[in-house]
Amino acid sequence: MQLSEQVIQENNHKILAAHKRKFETVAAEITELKQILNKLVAFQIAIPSWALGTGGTRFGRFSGAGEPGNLEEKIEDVGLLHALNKASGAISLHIPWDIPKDPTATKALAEKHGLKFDAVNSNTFQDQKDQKYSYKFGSLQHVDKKVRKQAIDHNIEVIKHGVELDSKALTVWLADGSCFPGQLNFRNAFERTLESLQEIYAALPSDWKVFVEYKAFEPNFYSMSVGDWGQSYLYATKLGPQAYTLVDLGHHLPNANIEQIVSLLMMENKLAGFHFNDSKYGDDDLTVGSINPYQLFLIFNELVEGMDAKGMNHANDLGWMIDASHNVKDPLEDLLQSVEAIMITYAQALLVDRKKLVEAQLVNDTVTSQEILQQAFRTDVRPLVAEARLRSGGALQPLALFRSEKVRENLIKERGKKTVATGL
Ligand code: RM4
Ligand code: MN
Ligand code: MN
Repeated sequence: MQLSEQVIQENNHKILAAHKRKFETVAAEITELKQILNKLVAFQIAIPSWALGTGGTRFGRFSGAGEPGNLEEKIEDVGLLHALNKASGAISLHIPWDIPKDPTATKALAEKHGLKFDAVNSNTFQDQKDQKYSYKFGSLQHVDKKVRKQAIDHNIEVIKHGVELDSKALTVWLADGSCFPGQLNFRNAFERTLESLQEIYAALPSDWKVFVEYKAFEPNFYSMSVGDWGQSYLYATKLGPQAYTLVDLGHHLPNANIEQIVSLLMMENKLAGFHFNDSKYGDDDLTVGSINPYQLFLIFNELVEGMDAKGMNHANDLGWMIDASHNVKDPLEDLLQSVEAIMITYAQALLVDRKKLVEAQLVNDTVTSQEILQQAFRTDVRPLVAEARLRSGGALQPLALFRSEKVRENLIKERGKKTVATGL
């Protein structure tokens, strides 16, 4: 199914007067209104191909209906999101969950929906059917060279798929590590991982980047071969200028100061970008902004400050992606909520009075510093985000329109009630 521009415009028209009233109230307070709206229009968040179906936990999975059964339908779903919010203009593929069989046709379909291909993701955390060696005891760090070779070859294969789609980055997330003390020699495991990553790095096209994603624990519960940002930074530094550290918000130990990590990685020009989600306990993969929106704001505050200090392009210089799992919500509704939360938080961070903040910092005025941040965080910027969407041809209220146009019901009619398995 596709949502026509006409349907979107007609619906916008019905609620336009109310929107304008709210927008004008907020807009009146903002000096750099035009620049902020342009930045919001340009900002795009990639949707992972594995987030379009219902996810689950190791205890069970309760899938919905009308979910996409192949890559084409997944692209169509991201196209629907993008038509509604004009901020989901990219898709990120996980190989081998989504191998493009006919890359030219896949690219043409994505273009039709106004979508680009974001980073491609390799998968050496599961054994695939007909795979020669098992990853039970690791992949790029495995003690057996043959297993490492197989994992390296897979990553190189993923780069090739990405090249065919004009993707520009490879994300490597490793489940490698150990479950028990004594199982691995940490130093040797690091050195083997580095050697394997070096071979993958050598296969990168010159305009590509490799993102090294870290995670504190799970599936290994004693050590992870890329367990935190320090280890990822070590790999990225040793690999070279095309390698960066990727931050997934759910991959830290509780209460980690993620905003400080982000700030320092940017200082070193080693921040790749983000996997956005939210969590209360661990890698919960919940809707962005659903648990701790203030933390997300503090992260965006550092991002905006750091990108401006480095003269970076907010929309293009870092990778922005959602990495969430939808166990009890309609995946598309959940993704609309996540994108909205990201846009709101980005807009709030753009509102921070940086000049005043620096002045307050330099005289140790902690009270004013806090006031400045919270003034921005407590501003209702939803009308600004809606205005940016309106100017890009999107819907003023994407979620409401998704429901009133009965998008899921239509997808069920088209695709049937049959539920499909996601990669996870
Ligand atoms: C991992 C990690 C990776 C993602 C897989 C599915 O926890 O977040 O980015 O590719 O899950
Ligand atoms: Mn991730
Ligand atoms: Mn994760």
